[in-house]
Amino acid sequence: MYRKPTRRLVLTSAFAEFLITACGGSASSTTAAGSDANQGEFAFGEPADSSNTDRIVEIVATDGLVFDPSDLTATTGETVTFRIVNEGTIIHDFTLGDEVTQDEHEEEMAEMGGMAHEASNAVTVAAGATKELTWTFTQPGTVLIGCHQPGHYDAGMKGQITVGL
Ligand SMILES: [Cu+2]
Repeated sequence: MYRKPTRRLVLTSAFAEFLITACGGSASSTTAAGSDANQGEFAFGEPADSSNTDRIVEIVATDGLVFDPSDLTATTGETVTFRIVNEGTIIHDFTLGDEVTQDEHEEEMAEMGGMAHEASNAVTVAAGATKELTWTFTQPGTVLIGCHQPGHYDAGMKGQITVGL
């Protein structure tokens, strides 16, 4: 069912290296249905248990194709639970990742026609529903958030998390 997407020519070799790791992780968790099998495979952090969270951040997803708030901060070593509240009437998802991860997820979702694509760094939230994703940020930098339902990311359903020291 899963087909490895064609790698984009614009990727640098360093990014391509990361892509193999991250993408492999997403693929295995698609079949593992929410297991933690790929824990630790993301350079920017790792999934965590909600019982260990330091903070809960509520983010509203709307049919206006925005996340509110979309500009977030975290600190290195912090574990954050993102509580995604879908106030819309259509499905939205929430994916954590760097630019390469976001682009890959966008391609995978497009290929699958917007089918739910659960991975350790993403949740799919039905209309009117609320879901949580708990993540530990392990290094400073910028982590992007995005919704990859068809057309949403390109329309601006994205944001960023600035991870400080
Ligand atoms: Cu969306």
